[in-house]
Amino acid sequence: DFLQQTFNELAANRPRNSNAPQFSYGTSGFRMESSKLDIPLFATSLITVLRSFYCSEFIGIMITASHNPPQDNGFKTIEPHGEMLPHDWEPHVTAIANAVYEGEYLNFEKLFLLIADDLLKGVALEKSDLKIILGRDTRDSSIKFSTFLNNFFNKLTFLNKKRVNIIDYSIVTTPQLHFIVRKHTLNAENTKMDLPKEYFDAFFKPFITLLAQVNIQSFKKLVIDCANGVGALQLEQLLPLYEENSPSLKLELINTNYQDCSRLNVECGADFVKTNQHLPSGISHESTIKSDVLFCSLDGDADRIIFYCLSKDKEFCLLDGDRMATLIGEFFIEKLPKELLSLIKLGIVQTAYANGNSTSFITNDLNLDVKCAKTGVKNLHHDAVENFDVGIYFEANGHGTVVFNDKFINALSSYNLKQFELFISLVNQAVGDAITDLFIVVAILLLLQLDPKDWFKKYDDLPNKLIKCVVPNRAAFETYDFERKLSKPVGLQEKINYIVAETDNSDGKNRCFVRASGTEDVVRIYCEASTDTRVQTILAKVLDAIR
Ligand code: 16G
Ligand code: ZN
Repeated sequence: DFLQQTFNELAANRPRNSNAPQFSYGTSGFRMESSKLDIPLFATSLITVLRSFYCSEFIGIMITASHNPPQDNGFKTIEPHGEMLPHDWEPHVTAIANAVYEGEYLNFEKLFLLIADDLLKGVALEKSDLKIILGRDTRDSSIKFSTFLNNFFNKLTFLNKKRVNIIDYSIVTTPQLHFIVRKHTLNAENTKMDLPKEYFDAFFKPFITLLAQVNIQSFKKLVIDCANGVGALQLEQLLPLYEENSPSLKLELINTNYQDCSRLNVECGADFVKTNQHLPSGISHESTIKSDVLFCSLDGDADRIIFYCLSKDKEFCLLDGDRMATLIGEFFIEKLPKELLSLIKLGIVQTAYANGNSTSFITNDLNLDVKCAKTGVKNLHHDAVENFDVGIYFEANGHGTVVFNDKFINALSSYNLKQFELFISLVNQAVGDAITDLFIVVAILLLLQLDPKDWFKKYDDLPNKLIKCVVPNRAAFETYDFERKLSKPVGLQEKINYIVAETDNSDGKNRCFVRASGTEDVVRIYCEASTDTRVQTILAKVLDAIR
């Protein structure tokens, strides 16, 4: 039948690799050293075919390993409306990838047909079209994977050629691909669009209009670290348009060498700055002596951003995802009429990594609801949509955005808040987006006339540290309570509780948790407390307990 035919053809391209590790499709798709990605690529292709039949719409595939080093890569699929693959399909992608690895052709065939048959129940396969949109980051290996995918899908003959439509957008940011897949679906558009134009008309034009309305005082220059990745390629197209109106806020791009993939995320980018808490390479001395400069760093696929500035005595001040969430929350409270605020649920979603003092600030100073979600944009996005009319979500590492529902948009429309409406059009609601988050944060700082140094002074972060530890089997670490506690290995949580309590904890601020990474073969240990010494003491003991 149709599925068998589909399988025969798809499986003709099956890669063979007998010593590959176990694969797992997590919240950020497959990600690992690029030489090990043949099978994950094949599994991604198979699931994309099934998903495209299932949705009978465009499905996107993004080739990127985000902030990982240049030699890594990865894949994730994008839903017709810009979301990520539904949770309940993830185990199927994982199962397919691992069945290829086990090498038994017949088992693999059986498994694939079983899964496909089950997932596609009720779908009129004979009428199905295959509609796929491709995008990739600037890595060298991304070109190879993208060529494979183009060949793989275009060679298929089980479908009438008229029913196969593969659109390749080449080098784009991850959020741009989410945006354009959604746009294809909403507009029922089957031919390639001018992505930069669509994207910049949607977000950049309102930003320029808004800037023209404000008196730029709080800072004079924004230095953007592009991590030597795709953000540079995209922002370089914007710069001439930006400068046309000779704005008094200057933009400077640094780390823009996206042609040399070996420099991607090296000594620069959002992850480097957040982890090391210091300036990336490439910042000029002149920028650092002026105090009216705001800095930011994108990651390798431009879906996350971190801000920072220097205090009067040149101390590094990190303005991370927690600070962006609180800034946006404060802006909504400040700019919206009390009456409107009383009608809607406005709240913030964080993860266990959010600094304890940011959570206290949200609850006690902003008086907003705060929810904790498991790590991964997908989880935060879901909780923001489920719990709030206006849901602000950010991971501390700078991944996040704002989502609004119709209730809020309708309520807002009965007030005549033109500038606020312009502001919310800057938001890419599909997914966290470094470029639109940049527009949002800059707009808020200017509209509130807030100096970045005063943004930093809103609350003090608790001293904290995140370390990793290699363990024989990270799957043995299972968590509950949104990753804040361990259920397995049995007994370890009790030991952590004991360590946290026995270290001076007079103010009750000690906090430590352990979780298995979803992107690296390690477990992560996070700790915060009122002093660095306490953090160090707790971490050393917990590390001992794990080993
Ligand atoms: C992925 C997630 C990111 C999360 C990180 C945690 C997406 C798009 N990306 O990069 O949100 O912070 O994983 O990594 O969801 P970890 O599991 O290795 O700590
Ligand atoms: Zn990223």
